[in-house]
Amino acid sequence: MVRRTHYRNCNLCEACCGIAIEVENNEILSIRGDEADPFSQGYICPKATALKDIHEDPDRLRTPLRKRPGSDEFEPIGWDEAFDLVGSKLREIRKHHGNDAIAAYQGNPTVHNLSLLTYGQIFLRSLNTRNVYSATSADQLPHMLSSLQMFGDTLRLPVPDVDRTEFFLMLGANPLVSNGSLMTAPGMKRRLKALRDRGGKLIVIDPRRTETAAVADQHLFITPGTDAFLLLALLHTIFADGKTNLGHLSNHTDGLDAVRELVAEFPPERVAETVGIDAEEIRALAREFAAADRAVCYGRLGVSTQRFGATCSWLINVLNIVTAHMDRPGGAMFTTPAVDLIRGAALIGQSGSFNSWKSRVSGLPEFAGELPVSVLAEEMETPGRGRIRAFITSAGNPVLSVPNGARLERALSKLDFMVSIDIYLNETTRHADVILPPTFALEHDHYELAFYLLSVRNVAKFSPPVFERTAEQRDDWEIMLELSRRVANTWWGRALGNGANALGNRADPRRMVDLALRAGPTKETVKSLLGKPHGVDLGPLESRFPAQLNTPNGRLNLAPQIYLDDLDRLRRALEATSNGGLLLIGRRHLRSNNSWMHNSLRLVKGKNRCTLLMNPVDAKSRGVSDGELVSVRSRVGAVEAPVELSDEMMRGVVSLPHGWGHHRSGTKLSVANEHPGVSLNDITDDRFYDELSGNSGFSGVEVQVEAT
Ligand SMILES: Nc1nc2c(c(=O)[nH]1)N[C@H]1C(S)=C(S)[C@@H](COP(=O)(O)OP(=O)(O)OC[C@H]3O[C@@H](n4cnc5c(=O)[nH]c(N)nc54)[C@H](O)[C@@H]3O)O[C@H]1N2
Ligand SMILES: Nc1nc2c(c(=O)[nH]1)N[C@H]1C(S)=C(S)[C@@H](COP(=O)(O)OP(=O)(O)OC[C@H]3O[C@@H](n4cnc5c(=O)[nH]c(N)nc54)[C@H](O)[C@@H]3O)O[C@H]1N2
Ligand code: SF4
Ligand SMILES: [Mo]
Repeated sequence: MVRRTHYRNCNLCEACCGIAIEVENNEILSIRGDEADPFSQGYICPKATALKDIHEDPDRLRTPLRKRPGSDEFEPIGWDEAFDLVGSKLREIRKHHGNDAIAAYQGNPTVHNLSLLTYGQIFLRSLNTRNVYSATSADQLPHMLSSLQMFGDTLRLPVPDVDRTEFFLMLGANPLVSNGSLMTAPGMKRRLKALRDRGGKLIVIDPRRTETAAVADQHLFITPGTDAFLLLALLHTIFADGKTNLGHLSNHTDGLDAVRELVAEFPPERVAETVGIDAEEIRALAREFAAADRAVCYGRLGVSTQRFGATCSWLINVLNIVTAHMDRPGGAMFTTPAVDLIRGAALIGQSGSFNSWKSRVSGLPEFAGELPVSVLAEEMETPGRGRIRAFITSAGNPVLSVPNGARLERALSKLDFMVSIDIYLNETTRHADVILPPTFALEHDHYELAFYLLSVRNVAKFSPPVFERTAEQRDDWEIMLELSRRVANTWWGRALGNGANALGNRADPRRMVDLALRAGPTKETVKSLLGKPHGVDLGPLESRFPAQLNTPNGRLNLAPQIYLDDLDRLRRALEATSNGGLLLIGRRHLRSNNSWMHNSLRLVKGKNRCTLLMNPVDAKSRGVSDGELVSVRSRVGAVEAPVELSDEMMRGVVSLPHGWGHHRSGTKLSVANEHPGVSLNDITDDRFYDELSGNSGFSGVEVQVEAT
């Protein structure tokens, strides 16, 4: 009997907690928090232990599957046969219908996966199609866009310096449940408590009194989708008071006058009713924020995925910059990661792009080489040259995660060919003709290429696999390479596929990380990191500007033209009158991870969590009582869910969790099928998006609620 303990990071969410996995004879005995991890210091959430469930899940796919021609049944096939089939089908479709007839979608686990961040990107770019999509446009796109516009790199994302701030103004985020986003900071509860213990303040702005709002000094309800007006009024106050201060950026910043002129139009009194926050309250908040020595305004998913998501991200940056809270300790800061992805991207001319082309049907803008998921279904359905005929999904479940997922689902069933690279036969992959299942997290190397870019301290950890994979299994990178060899549509894609294929294991992502580490700012290598299994702390965040500004003129741009050009849309929205309908928002739960962990019994057992949260006053006026089944209807469809009455909801706002809807037939998710819930995205609207950025509008979709 050999008993070993492995140390690595949990790959399930952005917190990247250190875990200790005790293994005996190829079996997991326990998964605990790693007390010796300098970053997470033993913290984990209940999902970490569920890694065991996914790893051992009898429903997890381990061999390729092919849909039997003319039926909905899958049968196992060999890897070579599967690759041949995918290669010939995709080449044939491209030959007849052109490059853009092949579309690809990459989902969220991509960012935790070394294979997919390296060879996955290479393969998808080498398809040479305009139809590349990812979860980015249902998520953080606005943040990346404001970074590109203001600082010159899509990945130069400001991170709130939570451990040193004294005033944390948080909009549209619930880190006590999500464990933080664009802010890798394991143990947010401890960090927020430390903030308050040192006399600091946390203020949460959210249409729901969330778990995070409950531990804050102050919580303010806000009408969904109106944060841009609040931000403008905060800025108005600061400018009107003459309290702007650009600090160390004053000689490197353009556009202060343009912002002054713009915010002059938006005194707190003008926005208060729409926003749902009293004008004096807005003024007081602005003054306290500007006066604080160390303060940060941070906005996340709730402000990104709404009709003015791009404007919100921009204005949050502006607020931090004009109060000298950007790029300073305790404010919004930038990392110095051991692998400098931003420099790497800049070297190959990939710092970012926006609106280089528009989507074929609705004309939504390209961002970083991708189109917004809101147009995916219509690009499949609308006839003409460039219509999507073949679809590749990798680590994504778009049927449950894009707006109007039901429409996408209908479109998928009409494709000529679909292939999914995924560990499950789920709501999306059931539409595939071929499923190629990669190894799961514990069977391959792990390094957080993406999240060390977003960490509140500079840290690094490299972990080898816990389990050796079987001879039949393939890693994501091997699948991507094999696909490159067969379907790449650029010379470099094919050359890389063939070259790497000839190199075999010597081309694995580990070598890429090693090379990148050697080119980076630290002395670490893969070997040195393997000798430090709990990870290394590389120090607190440091000021990076102006040296790291990568805009064309090397200056920080406070007022990029794209935002100014969109102001009329904002003005019109402020004038519009509400018709009294209910506004829908989503929510997360500590025991869920987007759509794909409901097959773990320990995470889903207990009472049904897929409920419609509603304020008792709204329920009463509709004759709805607690626990009653109601129908929730939007422009695109309806779902039925039990109501849960709670005054934690703002009046006029209802909430359904995202990631459910496992009732669909033909999946292989035996536990999730028993706890199906309904999909929030069966009623979110693919036409409700941020017109400026193309990002999905999940917050503020109008719905009617009726007893069934
Ligand atoms: N209404 C509404 N919609 C939302 C959101 C919301 O809050 N409200 N949130 C949005 C956000 S923030 C996101 S990120 C998206 C998520 O959207 P998606 O990324 O499309 O969905 P996930 O549920 O994360 O699905 C991940 C898929 O990856 C597979 N997988 C897991 N690990 C691996 C692996 O190592 N390799 C491979 N190849 N596959 C793997 C899983 O089986 C699953 O099929 O949803 C968005 N949609
Ligand atoms: N347990 C768990 N953790 C997760 C995930 C998960 O599914 N489960 N998903 C991971 C992923 S992919 C991501 S991107 C992150 C997201 O992490 P967060 O950004 O923290 O996202 P949410 O928890 O969805 O919190 C968004 C908040 O915005 C509020 N909100 C909605 N609309 C508005 C609005 O118009 N204005 C304002 N001010 N607030 C609004 C909602 O009520 C909610 O409290 O979480 C990650 N972590
Ligand atoms: S918070 Fe939970 S899911 Fe996220 S990394 Fe830590 S243990 Fe994993
Ligand atoms: Mo996300």
